[in-house]
Amino acid sequence: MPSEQVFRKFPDSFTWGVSTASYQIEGAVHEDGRGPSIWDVFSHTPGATARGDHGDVACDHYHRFREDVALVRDLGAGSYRFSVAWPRIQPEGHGPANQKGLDFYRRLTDELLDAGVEPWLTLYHWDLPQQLEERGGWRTRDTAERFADYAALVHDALSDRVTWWSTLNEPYCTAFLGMATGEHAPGTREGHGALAAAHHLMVGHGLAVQAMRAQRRGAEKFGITLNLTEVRPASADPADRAAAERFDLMHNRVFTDPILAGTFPSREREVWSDITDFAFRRPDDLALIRQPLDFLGMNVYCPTYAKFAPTADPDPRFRTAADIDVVSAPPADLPRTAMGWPVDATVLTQLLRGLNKDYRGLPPIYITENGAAFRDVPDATGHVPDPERIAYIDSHLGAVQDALAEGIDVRGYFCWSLLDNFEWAYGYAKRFGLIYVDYDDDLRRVPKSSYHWYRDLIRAQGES
Ligand code: IFM
Repeated sequence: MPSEQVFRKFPDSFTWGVSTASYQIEGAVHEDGRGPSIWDVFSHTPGATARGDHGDVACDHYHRFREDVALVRDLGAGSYRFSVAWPRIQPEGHGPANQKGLDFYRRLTDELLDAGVEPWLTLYHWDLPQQLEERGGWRTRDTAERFADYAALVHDALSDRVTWWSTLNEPYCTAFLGMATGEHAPGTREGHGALAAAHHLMVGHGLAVQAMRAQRRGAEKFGITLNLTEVRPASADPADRAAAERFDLMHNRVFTDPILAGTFPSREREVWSDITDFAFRRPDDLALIRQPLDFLGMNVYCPTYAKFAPTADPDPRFRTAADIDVVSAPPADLPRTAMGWPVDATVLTQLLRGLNKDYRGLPPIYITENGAAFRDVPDATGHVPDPERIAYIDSHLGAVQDALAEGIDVRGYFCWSLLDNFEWAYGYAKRFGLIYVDYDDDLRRVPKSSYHWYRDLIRAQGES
């Protein structure tokens, strides 16, 4: 007889969830009046994504959302984090709401509520209406203002049924992967433009929170989700230590300092003053950006090992905001996921400790994404065993427990992701799901062993 499995125990009020995002799962890109987004255009650009993969059909969640919600219900997850596709609501990024777009999210949230699952809504998970990009995108303040209008429309339509509202998912990726390294849509390599985008994303966040609070119905909670990484110097060499500080600035502090402390990071001028004069900032912006938050969402996957390497073009005209003379050099003996990301769960405890130390009055924290891609393959019986994912999640939950034991206010954990899906520039080759999607067989959903394990873990919380 196999011995009974023992699961980690969390506080009774702890939130258990799973996460997804619109462009990664929905498909139906031409349906019900949806306009094109920057990811439609980018993913159809030759060479932009692995094998030319795109989100035209994705997991067809737009048509199969009832089946997917049933899978969330059977998992026992109390909460489901998803994002609204801005171009479904405003196909051109401005103007009145497209009712059919809102209706889809009404149907989805009704289905969740009927299943006893709390919807956690993110307003922006990277699918900017293409027309706004053509008018300057996040490089302009106008997009931040349009974002607040869009937030108000969605909030007005759905706040009778949605309590949890997150403005942005991972603004670091939008600004730096989208407009500096060019790995993500819109796929440009800029200096000043990427830094202006980072700033206007935060202005958009502030304006959106203000707009939604002004029409608050009552119980809503407003927050933002940042992807943070603990940056470790690759060696004790002072050059690597300085590289780690620059990477920490770019990846974390550009966002955490204004949003959580109402300051701009001290080292930014030293790192970027040759490519921008920061003229996109206005005197009152910091106060606007630092809105009181009801929660902070943190997406955490791995630590970064920063090593100095002279990568920046000495001519500032050719330097992007991500050219800061740093490369990633994880120790060779650390295990890696299929993304090549090093696995070390202590990253989660260290990040939580660091935030708690550096920022006073932190809002309650939710881990809104954590998970891993592995090379999942169905076995001869049709099951998909994924012991590495179970070990990954379990060890990261252990790191959350360590933080809780130190008194850090972590209130929930959302696994990324419910389903295998469109992993951006990597296309469908990287699988993060608790549920396997068979792309060769009508997008059939097959719960992996990690789905059953996570379900049992959630179930065990309720048992004494
Ligand atoms: O798939 C992404 C998600 O869209 C944002 N956070 C990281 C995930 C894995 O790369």
